[in-house]
Amino acid sequence: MDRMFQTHRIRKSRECAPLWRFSAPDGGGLERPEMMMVPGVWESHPRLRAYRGRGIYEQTVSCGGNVRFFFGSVSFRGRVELDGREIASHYGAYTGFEAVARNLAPGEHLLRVEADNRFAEDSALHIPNDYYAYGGICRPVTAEELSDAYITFCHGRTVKTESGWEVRTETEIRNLTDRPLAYRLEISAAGEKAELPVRLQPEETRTVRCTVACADVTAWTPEHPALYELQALLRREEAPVDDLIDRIGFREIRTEGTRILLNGEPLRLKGFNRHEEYGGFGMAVPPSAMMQDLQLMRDLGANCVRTCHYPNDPRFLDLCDETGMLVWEESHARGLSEERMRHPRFREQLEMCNREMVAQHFNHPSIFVWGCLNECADDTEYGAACYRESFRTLRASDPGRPVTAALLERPGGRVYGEMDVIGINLYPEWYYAGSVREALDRKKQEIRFGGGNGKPIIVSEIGAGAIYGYHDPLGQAKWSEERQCAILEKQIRGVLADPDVCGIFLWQFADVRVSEEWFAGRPGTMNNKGITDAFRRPKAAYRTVRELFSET
Ligand code: ADA
Repeated sequence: MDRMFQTHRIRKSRECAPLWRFSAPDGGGLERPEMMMVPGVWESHPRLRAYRGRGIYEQTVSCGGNVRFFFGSVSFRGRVELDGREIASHYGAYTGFEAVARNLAPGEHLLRVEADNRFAEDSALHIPNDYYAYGGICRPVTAEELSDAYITFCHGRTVKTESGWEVRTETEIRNLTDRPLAYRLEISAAGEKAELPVRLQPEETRTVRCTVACADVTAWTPEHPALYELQALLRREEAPVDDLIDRIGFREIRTEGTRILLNGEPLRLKGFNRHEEYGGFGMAVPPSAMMQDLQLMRDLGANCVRTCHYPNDPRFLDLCDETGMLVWEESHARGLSEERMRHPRFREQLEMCNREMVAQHFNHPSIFVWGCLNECADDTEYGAACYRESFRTLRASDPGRPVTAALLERPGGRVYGEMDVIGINLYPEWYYAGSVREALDRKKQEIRFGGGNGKPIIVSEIGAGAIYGYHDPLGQAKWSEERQCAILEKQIRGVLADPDVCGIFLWQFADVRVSEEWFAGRPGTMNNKGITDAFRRPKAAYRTVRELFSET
C-alpha cells in the first residue's frame, strides 16, 4: 500500500509485485542480476553497501489501455521505460512521480526503471552531505488502469466559518484523449457533497474549484486528531469513470505575534528532527518502524517532528495525521553555500521539489508549516533572493500554512523578514563552549533588528553526540552517553525557559548514516546525535529527554 488507507474505489489500482530483477552496471560488485525488493535501497544488499551508480530494475506487468504507474520514490533520480520506450524521468528522491502510457495492447509489458544515486554535474541538491543519499526504488510503486480522463489531485483547504467549517477544494483532471469530454465532478467532504459539470478540451488538464460546507464535524487537534474522507468522483452521465480518495482534518493554522495558533490555540512545540532512515533499511523505512518511531516520540513527550531535510513518505505523514503528531515538512536542501545555490539547475530543482511537496502532501492536517533551504546562504543578497523565491512558491501553492526555514547560527541573516516562522539551529555546549542563554540572546538580538521582530521563533536544531554504548560515568568524556545527557539537559532547560521561543526540535531522534566524503567528526560515518541509535536502541539521553519534556 502506498498510503495507510484506500485511495480508490472506482479506479483499478494495485501495488506492483515486490520482487524485481536487478543489476548494477557501474561496478556494483554483482556478478549477475539478482532479485531485489521494492520498496528498498540497494545498500541493504551486503555487496552494494556503498554502491554509488545506476541500478536497473525490471518487471513484467500485465495491463492494457491507459496505464499509470506511480513511483513514491526513485533515488536519487529515475528513468522509466515501458517495452523499451521512455515514459517518464524524474529528479529527486523524496517526492513521487507518475509514468503514463496510453492505449496499450492488453497483455504482458516490460517495465524497466533506472535509478541513479551518483553525485552528478547537473545536480544542485544531491551532493555529499551529513546524511546518506541512498539508491533504489525506495517507496511503493502502484499500477493503475485509467479511463479517458483521470483525477491527478484533489486538495481540500479547511476554513472555519460562522456556521462551522467549509472545505475549499481544487481538483485537477486530465483528458487522455484527442476528443472533448463532458463529465460531472462530485466532491464529497465529511459526507457533505457538491457537484459541478466539467468540460475538457482534447488533451486538456484543468483545475476546477468548489467549496463544500461542513457544519457538523469535529476539529482536528493533536489531542483529538479527527480525520474525514475527501473524495473526488468523475461521472460520465451517471456512470462513475474515476475517483480519488484522500483524508483531511478540520483545522486552521496561523501566526499571531510570536505565537503559532492551531484552531486559535497557541502551540508549544517539543519534538525531534528525524531523518527518514532505519538501520539496514536505509530510507526505505518499513511502515511498522514508522509507527514505532511515533510511539517512541510520544513516549518521550514529543508533539512534533521535523522531516529534516526533505519531504517524507506519505505513509509516515498519514501516521502523523492519525496520531496527532505535528509536522514541520521541508523541501530538499541542506547546507548549500552561495556557490552551490548559483548552480545553473539549483532554482529549477528547488522549485520542482517545493511544488511537488505541496501538491502531494497538501491535505495532511498534521503538517503545520512548510520549510525549505536548511542552513543555506541566507547571509548574501543572492542567497536571500533564493529564499524569497522559495517562500513565494510555497505561499502560492498553499496560502493556508505559514512558511519557515532553519537558519545557521552565524550572524548576517537577511531573510528574517521574509518568513512567517523563524527557525534557528544552535549547538552551544557541543560545537563550542558557551551557554544556551548567550546563544539565544545573540540570535534573538539579530532577529529583532534584522526584520524578524515579533515573529514566532523555533529552535529548529539543538543537540549533542554520543556513541551508543560508550559510557564514562566518572568523566563525561566527549561522545559518551553521560556527556550527551549533561549537554541536552542544559540545552532543553535553556530553550524551554525562554518566553520568546515557542518550540524546540532536538537534533536528532536517531543516529543516521552520512556520506563517505563526510569523514571528519563522524565516527563510523554516522551522525551520532541521536537519542537512540540507528536501530532505535535508547541511549541514556532517552530518559533525560523524557523527564525534561514531561516536566517543562
Ligand atoms: C546542522 C544540519 C544538520 C546536521 C547538524 C549536525 O545543523 O542542519 O543536518 O548536520 O548540523 O549534526 O551538525
